Amino acid sequence: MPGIRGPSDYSQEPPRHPSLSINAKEPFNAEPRRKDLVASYVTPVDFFYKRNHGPIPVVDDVESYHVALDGLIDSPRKLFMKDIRMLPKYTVIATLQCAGNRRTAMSKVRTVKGVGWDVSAIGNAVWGGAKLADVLELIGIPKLTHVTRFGGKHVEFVSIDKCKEENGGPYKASIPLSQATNPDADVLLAYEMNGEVLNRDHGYPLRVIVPGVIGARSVKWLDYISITAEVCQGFFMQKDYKMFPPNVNWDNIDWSTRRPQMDFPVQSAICSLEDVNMIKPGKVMVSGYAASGGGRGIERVDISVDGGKTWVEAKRYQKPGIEYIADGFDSDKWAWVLFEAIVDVPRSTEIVVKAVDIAGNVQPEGVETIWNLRGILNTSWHRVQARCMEHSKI
Ligand SMILES: Nc1nc2c(c(=O)[nH]1)N[C@H]1C(S)=C(S)[C@@H](COP(=O)(O)O)O[C@H]1N2
Ligand SMILES: [Mo]
Repeated sequence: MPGIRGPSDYSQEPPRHPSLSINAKEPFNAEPRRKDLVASYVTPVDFFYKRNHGPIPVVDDVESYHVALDGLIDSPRKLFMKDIRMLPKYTVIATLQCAGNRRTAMSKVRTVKGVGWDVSAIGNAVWGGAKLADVLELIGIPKLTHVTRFGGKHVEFVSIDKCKEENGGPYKASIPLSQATNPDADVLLAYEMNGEVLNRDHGYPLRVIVPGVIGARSVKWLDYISITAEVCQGFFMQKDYKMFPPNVNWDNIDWSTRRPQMDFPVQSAICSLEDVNMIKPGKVMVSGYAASGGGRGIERVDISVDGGKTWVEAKRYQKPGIEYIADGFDSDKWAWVLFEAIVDVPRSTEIVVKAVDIAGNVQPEGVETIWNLRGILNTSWHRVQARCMEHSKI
């Protein structure tokens, strides 16, 4: 496409907010400070984590930009931005979380491979765009289709960017056709983030948003969509983002034994405190986020100020003034909840959070039991240290 490039170097990167902590420079991977992350229910674009596997594409000519639809369909077709904007526009509030969120903590148990992340490889945004189910209907695939008459069962998204892992080829991923054609799954081709045109870091001009699923499947800078018989064979579906048991190492790994990770498990983290905190004995505000995959709401958030022996329940909320109900009609099912609790900390201790989702899934206690060589899905209880300045005169 003219005016549309996936550069092979990093000379055309967009500007970024200076407060982000940079986990890798090229490709650019960065996350906000903990306190910035939970300052609002909707994460400002500047403070939304940026997770890239190559240089950011340059799209100068949005008029000529289009998404090609091909594969196991009647007639291939090109959709320009005007065609996509013509479809009904939906806004979906959805949390995106990288499967590598909290990887740094997992790597402290044993080395893992991958970019290190603290607790902020997650964000909640208002995504605006067309439903993928409507787009697929344009090419003759009805709503709620599991398999097309040509045997198509998956929808593959291919990007414009160039990644090392794909030997210079584009980033790609797929989701099942049944999810893609289900209007209630809210899968979007998004052109807006928080009411503004999507910016370059987050996929300008068009990206996929797959709510409730690890971020890796929400392909940015969409180039084409293919209807396929098999799940996508790309690196990030087959040789990455799979959850292995703790005994699997780089010598005995067989990637084909595991399926690509899709839904993310229940997660929470404290964001009002760092790993180690000097505090005055007394009341301490503990706040952070909790989220689960598959549209499962957060039933409970528990806080402990004695390392996990006893617990109190934190208050959960999404939008100000509206009571959060885990499966409530007025709650945003694909979005995180923020939580807060004021606790009494009379002496040095460990403060812990764990969340429970509507299916009753609970975060695991220790990181050791879920350790995996790629360092994904660290959903263990999040623990921070509070050191009271009890003996010093303050
Ligand atoms: N084309 C493309 N899409 C991509 C990626 C990428 O490197 N290239 N990274 C994926 C991963 S691993 C995550 S977690 C999310 C991050 O989206 P964000 O940078 O908008 O937060 O995008 C996904 N989509
Ligand atoms: Mo990711």
